[in-house]
Amino acid sequence: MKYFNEKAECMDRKSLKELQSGRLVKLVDYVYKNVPVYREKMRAAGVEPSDIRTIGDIVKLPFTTKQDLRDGYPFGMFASPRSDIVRVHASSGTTGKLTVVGYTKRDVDDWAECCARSLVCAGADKNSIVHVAYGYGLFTGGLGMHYGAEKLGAMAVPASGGNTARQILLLKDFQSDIICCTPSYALYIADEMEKMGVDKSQINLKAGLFGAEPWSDNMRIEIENRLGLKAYDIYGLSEISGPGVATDCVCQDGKHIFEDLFYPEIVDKETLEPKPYGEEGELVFTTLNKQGMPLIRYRTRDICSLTDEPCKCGRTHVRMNRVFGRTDDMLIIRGVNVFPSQIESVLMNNDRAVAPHYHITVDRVNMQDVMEIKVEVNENSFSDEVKRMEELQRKLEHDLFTAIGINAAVRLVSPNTIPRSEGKAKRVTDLRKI
Ligand code: DLL
Repeated sequence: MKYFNEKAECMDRKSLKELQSGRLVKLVDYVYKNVPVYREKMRAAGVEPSDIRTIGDIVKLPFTTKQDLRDGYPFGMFASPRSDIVRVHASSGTTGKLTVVGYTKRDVDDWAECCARSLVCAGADKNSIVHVAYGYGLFTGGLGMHYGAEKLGAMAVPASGGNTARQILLLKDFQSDIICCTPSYALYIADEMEKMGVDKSQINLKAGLFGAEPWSDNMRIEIENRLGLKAYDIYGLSEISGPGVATDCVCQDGKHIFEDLFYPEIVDKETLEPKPYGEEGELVFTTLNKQGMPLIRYRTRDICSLTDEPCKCGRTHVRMNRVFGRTDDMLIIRGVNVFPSQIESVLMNNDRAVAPHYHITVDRVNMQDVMEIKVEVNENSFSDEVKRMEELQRKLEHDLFTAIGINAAVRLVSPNTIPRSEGKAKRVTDLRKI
């Protein structure tokens, strides 16, 4: 099976534009009538629904932000009557108040289709056994991939997060061929397998759909080697639906955004001016077919670029490259902008001397920003010889300076000492009081 929905995924770009235009016109009219915030924002911007005739007119519309969702907490942004909402999810974010998202029956179906498409992108079919180790609950990872697996007709194993020894037992006994979890949890599972003496030949994983947090190509190689599978990047956010907004295809060269449902734009993160394909900026989405809580030009805070270069897999939807961070995760260290994933990339580039388990602490000492990176040495390069360890530490510090221009103190720690995560990894502690 090559595609879940060939008609939608391989539509020629002209027909796709027509579909997007038609959907946008309907959407704008719908939210203008049903969501006071949109009506007010459009009036303030001097735009009427009748001004929107094609997808190109989208730039006339005002942006939506997480703050709008918080202001409307809990159900203020819903466009459907409460009685048509069949599900809610929520994400916590860093500032406390939850962002709530509501779905109608059709929204849940569309979302399940996106996850089914994503699973097929990674080679799954109806015979697959899909081990879902994303958390089930308000977080969208678990239920999203679960519904996707069922929609595909595959067998879903709702393992959820946690109890790693049992997860490994299930993987061994059920011989699941597909796994869905965060990339950091995939490595945790690999560590635990090693401790339990379970070799990758005893499990049957062929592919994994890893996402919900930034990760690097070097981490992909590590996961692929250790679990003996192909590691695919899956992207999404609860506000837009959940996992399955975009996914790597077998080419593993950028994630196809399911553009019949989600219209992507890249804008300059300061001026908010639209940027052409190929340029980096903040990713913005408009949900083209949602009923429960449609979003217009929603600013994701994720930084990436898009490409419309044709892809060998045959899908015509544009691709986004790796999200290497969010504008709000970006650390500014003595004026230099750094994303944790850039640091990860440098660390992992060192002949696999260190493990992809690290923690960054930033502090301010004598009015100066200081950064310390604790990183685990791999079992096979761990040595009692102080000199060898010091050399490795200096090399990492040097590489970080050369690649990113920051002076960071690297502290090597023994294998298995940095706390592991079953969901999204917490990579940074910022102690600065600014
Ligand atoms: O993380 C949805 C999801 C679940 C995606 C499972 C993929 C797999 P939220 O909790 O709302 O939703 O967090 C969304 O996570 O804006 C990105 O900053 C980050 N993120 C998600 N996927 C990726 C990825 C889910 N593949 C936020 N690479 C997004 C980098 C990602 N960052």
